[in-house]
Parts: sequence; C-alpha cells; structure tokens
Amino acid sequence: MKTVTCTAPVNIAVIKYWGKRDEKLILPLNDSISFTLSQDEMCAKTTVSISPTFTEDKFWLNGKKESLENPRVQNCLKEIRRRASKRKFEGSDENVWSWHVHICSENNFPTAAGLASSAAGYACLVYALGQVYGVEGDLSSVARQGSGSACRSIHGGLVRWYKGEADDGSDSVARPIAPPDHFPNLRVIICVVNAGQKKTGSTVGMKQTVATSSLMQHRISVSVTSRIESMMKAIKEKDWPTFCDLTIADSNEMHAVCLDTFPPCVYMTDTSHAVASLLHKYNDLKTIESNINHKVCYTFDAGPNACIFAPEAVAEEVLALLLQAFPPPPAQATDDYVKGIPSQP
Ligand code: 2P0
Repeated sequence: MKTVTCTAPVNIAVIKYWGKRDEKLILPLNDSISFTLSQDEMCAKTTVSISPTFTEDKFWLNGKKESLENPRVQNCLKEIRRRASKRKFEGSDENVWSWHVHICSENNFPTAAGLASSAAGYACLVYALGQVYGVEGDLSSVARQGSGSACRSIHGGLVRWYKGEADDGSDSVARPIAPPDHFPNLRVIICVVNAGQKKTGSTVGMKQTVATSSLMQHRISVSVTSRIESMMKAIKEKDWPTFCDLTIADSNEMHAVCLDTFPPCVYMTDTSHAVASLLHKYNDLKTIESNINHKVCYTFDAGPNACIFAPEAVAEEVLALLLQAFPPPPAQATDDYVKGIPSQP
C-alpha cells in the first residue's frame, strides 16, 4: 500500500475567472490572476492511499462518505491514471495505475461559502493523486478539470491562469508570475460576512452570465483583457497602488456582470457594500496624506465575504476599523470573525 498526505492553500483572484468557453473541459473565457495564500490558516488536506488489495475507489469529504460518481473527481482520477499508465515502474509497481484509491479530504474553513474551497480541494486532490501514482510534470491542467480556479492553487505566490487557445485545453494552464513575497509584508484579512452556502453556485452562475449578460460581452472583448495586461505591468513594476485599483475594479466588474445576469446572481450583501465603502474612505484618506503605498484593496468572490489585502504597516489599523464598524456577534470569538493572515506560504 502507498499513502500520501498533502495540503493545498486557497487562492484569491485579483482578476476574476467568470465564464467558460468549454463547460466539459473547464476552459475559461478570460485569463485570471490570483494570490495563493499561506497554508497556515485556510487550506485543504487530502490523504490518498492506493493498494492492489483495494476492491473499489472510495471517497470521504469532511468526514462524510461521498459518491465517487462526481464527473469532475472522475475526470481528475482518469487523467492521473492515464498519465501513470504511460510511466515505466519497477517490478510489482508496474500496474500501479490500475490500483484502487481511497481518498480522504477536509477543509479547515467553510465549504462552498465563496471562500475558494473547491480551488484548494481539487488542487490538493490532484497533487496527492499525482504523488501517490508517481505522475510528474504540470498538474495544473488536471486540477483545472476538477474546478477551474483549482489550477491556480497548484502554485504559490502570484499566479496567472492562461485561458489558452487550443480546443483540447492543452494550453489552458496556470503559471507562477511572482513569488509570495513579491509585495513584501502583505497581510490578507478575510471578513466572513456570512459562512453559509451561497444561493447560486459559481458553475451555474457563470453559465447564466455567459448566456444572458450583454455587459459580459464588453468584459470579455474589452475590459478584462486590457486589465490583465495592466495588472501584469503593475506586478512587474511592484506598483502597489495600481495593483489595488485594478483588484477593486475587477471585483466590482465581476459583480456587475453577475447583477446583469438574468435572473441576477446577487452575491454581495449590504454588509459587503458597507465594507467596500469603508475601505474606499480609508484609501481616500491615504491619498490625502500622500501615503498611497498604504492603500488597501478588497475583492469579493461568489459570496458576500470580503478578502482584503493590506500592507503590514496598516493591517492592524484596518482590522481595528473593521471591528469597530462591524462588531462581531457577542457569542462569536473575534478570531473566527475576521482573520488577519499572512499571504506568504
Ligand atoms: C475566481 N471564482 O477567479 C472566481 C471569482 C469565483 C469568483 O473561480 O465551475 O469554483 O468549478 O470552474 O472554479 C469560482 O469558480 O468554478 C471562481 P468551476 P470555480 O476565483
């Protein structure tokens, strides 16, 4: 028997993936850029075991036995086994690709609440399967077939997922573009506005957006393409204020196309908007003080929870402001409500 345990962190997109050009292969309509967070706080953990004596594949998620019929898990498993079958192994391991697998996965943060749980989960699953079946090479295109955003969690730091041009998805891969400490001493504050499951899952939501939103056509053909290039330049030049402005703009545009969807996908709540408004006031103050390198930025995924990137010099101040404006319910510990975590792995 062979057993491997891996952990994979969540990633937060600063230029968002929203919309596919191929539903089955999970090929996106636009490139996206993300920040992979530290493993310490929010991560998925997966243990996989393979053995010639196992009689079937089995899967547990957060302690509950799940069906392995999920086509996305199957696609990842099939692709890893296909790659493993092409490798030469010694002696008794020759048919390792045909051994059944037992998979045990867990997240240490709310699942399906718009906190990138599927990204960490599939990145972790695919990496662990790759290790246990002895598959080498780029695994981002396999993780992508589990969940699009998962391909970005295969790498640390700032990562770009290239949409690719090929119909078979072979060039739709994630690549690291800058190390985790590229913007040194950066902190990430996650404001959990609501830890419940979102009403419209990302997969369904983005499909409806592509089918119904005319604003989405503008996003794809004009704005997100130029924003990707501006973001690459801001990252290359370590231009933090521009990085902040572009991150905020892209989050707002993604939520605008969600609202332009029919029926609308409403992810942000009044509290989410109030958090955004507070941060805009904070940035206005930093501009007046001529301290633009102390600006902060927010981004919202397909849920109401805010991800805030803040330079360490102001992170505590921002956290204190947030706690003052949005005091946690008395029964809830502050640590569970707003978390300040490092962006470095
Ligand atoms: C992102 N999100 O770039 C965007 C921003 C949510 C909002 O990627 O259908 O769970 O599995 O490919 O990867 C969430 O979408 O969707 C997502 P599928 P996924 O992070």
